[in-house]
Amino acid sequence: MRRIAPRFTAAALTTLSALLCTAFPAAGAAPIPALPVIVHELLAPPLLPSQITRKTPARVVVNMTVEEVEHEIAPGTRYTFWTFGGTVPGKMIRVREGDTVEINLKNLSSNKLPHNIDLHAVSGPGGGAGQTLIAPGNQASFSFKALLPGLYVYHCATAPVGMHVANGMYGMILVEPKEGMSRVDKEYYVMQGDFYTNGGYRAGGLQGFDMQKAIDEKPTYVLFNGADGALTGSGALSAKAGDKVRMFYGVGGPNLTSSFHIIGTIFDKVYFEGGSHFQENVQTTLVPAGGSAILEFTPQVPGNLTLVDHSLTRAFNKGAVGLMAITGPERLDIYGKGIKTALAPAGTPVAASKPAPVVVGDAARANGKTVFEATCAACHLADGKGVAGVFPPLANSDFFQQRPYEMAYIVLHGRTGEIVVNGEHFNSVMPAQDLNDEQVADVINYVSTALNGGKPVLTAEQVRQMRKTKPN
Ligand code: HEC
Ligand SMILES: [Cu+2]
Repeated sequence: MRRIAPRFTAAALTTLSALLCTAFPAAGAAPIPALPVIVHELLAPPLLPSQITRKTPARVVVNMTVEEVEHEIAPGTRYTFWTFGGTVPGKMIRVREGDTVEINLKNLSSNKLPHNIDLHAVSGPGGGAGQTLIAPGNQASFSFKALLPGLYVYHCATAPVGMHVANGMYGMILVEPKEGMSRVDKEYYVMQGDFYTNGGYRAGGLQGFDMQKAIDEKPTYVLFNGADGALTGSGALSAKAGDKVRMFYGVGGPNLTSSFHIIGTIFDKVYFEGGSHFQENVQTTLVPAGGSAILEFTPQVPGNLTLVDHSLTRAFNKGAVGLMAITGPERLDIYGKGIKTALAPAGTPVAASKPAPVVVGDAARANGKTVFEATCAACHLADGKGVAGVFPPLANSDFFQQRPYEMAYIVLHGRTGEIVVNGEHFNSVMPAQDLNDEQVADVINYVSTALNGGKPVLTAEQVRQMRKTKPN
C-alpha cells in the first residue's frame, strides 16, 4: 500500500499543474480556449448514453466508483463482484473523437483491495493504469485525449489482473468519429465474460473465486452482462421488426474469445474489432478477450432472437444466452410457418395423399383431460400455467406451439437441460412419464387444443412409432 500513496500525490500534482497551465497561459501565447465541460451521464447496461450530436470537442468528466459488491450470478447463487459503478460490465462511456476525457476514479473505503483503470482508448503507457492505481479510501484523477474513434474496452489492471477482470472489472468506452454515427432506432450494450467459481454451474449459495480454474481457463460460467439470465426473462432486450438495431458488443474475458451469434438474424454490418471498417452480411463474429465489435442488424419478423456464444456448450451449459423480443406483423414471405407431417412407418408404402387430419372423439378428449389432471398438473399446475423458474407453462407455451409433434418425445423420454419457454429460462428435469400410446396422444392433443388453442396433432399410432426413437 505504501507504494500507492506517493503516486496519488504525483497524480494530484499533475492535475494541479495542468489546471494552472490552462488558467495562466505562458505570456505571449494565444490563450487556449477552455473546452466546455460536460459531466458524463452513466446508465446501467444494457443501456448506454444516446448518440452524440455535438460538432465540437469538449472536456468530458467521467466520475466512476469502484464497488466490491455481492450480487446473484445465477438464480440462488451469489458472488462477490468487483465492479466499476456496481454493474458488470461497468457503464458505457461515450465521447467524441478529439474530446479530452477526465476520469475521476474513487475506491470506496469499504472496499478491500487497490484498483485502477486501463482504457484501451488511451494513447500512452498503461492506458491510465499508473495514474489511477489507488488503495481503498482514495481517489485519482486522470485525463487523456481520445485521438482515434472506435469501441474500446476498459478494465482494471491491478495485480493479479486476471482475477480483477474475472471478478467483473471491465466495461467499454465508445469514441464516436468526428462526423458522428448514422442514426439507428435502438442501441444496446452487451459484454461477455468468463467466471470461475468454486462450485459447479448453478451450485447454490455464496460462491468464491477459483484461481486454478481461471489459470486453466475452465470457466464455470460464461455470461452476458454479468449474470446468468441478465438478458432473459424481464431482462430480455426488445425491438420492433424493421428497427435498425446497433449493438455494442465486447468481451471482458479474462480468457475466452467469443463466437458471437444471434440466432434468427444476420448482421447487416459488423465493425469488426471495434474499428472503422465494416464487413457486411455476417452470421457469427469472433471477438477477442479485451476486444469488441459494433453490430448492426434489422430484425424482420416477430419472435425471439437468441444471443449466444456459438461455442455452444457455453450457451447451453454455462449461461451465455440472451434474448431479444421482436414485435411486429408476421411476414410469411420472409419467414414461413412450415408444415410438419409424420413419415410413413418404415417398410410400409408411402401414402400418396397427405395424411388425414387427426380426429379426436369425445372419449379421447375426456381421456386427455383425465391424464393431464392425474399426471401433468402435479408440476405444470391444473391451469397449465407452470411455476416461475421451476416448471415451464404448458398453456400458451411458445415452445409447445412451435413443435407440437415433438412434445410426445418429451412425455415419453423426459427432458433435462436449458429450455426457454415464452422468454423465461428453465433448467430442470422432467422425468419420462409412464403412459401408454393412447394416453400420450390424448394428453398432447388435450394440451394442444384446450391449453394452446391448436388442433389435435397426434395419433396413438404415431406415438407408437415415436417410442422407438430417442429424441436428438
Ligand atoms: C415431475 C414434474 C413434471 C411432470 C409430472 C410433468 N412435467 Fe413436463 N416438464 C417438467 C419440467 C421440469 C420441464 C422442463 C424440463 C427442462 O428444464 O428441460 C418440463 C417440460 C415440459 C414440456 C416442454 C416445455 C413447455 O412448457 O412447453 C412439455 C411439452 C411438457 N413438459 C409436457 C408435459 C406433459 C404433457 C406432462 C404430463 C403427461 C408433463 N409434462 C408432466 C416437469 C414435469
Ligand atoms: Cu480491480
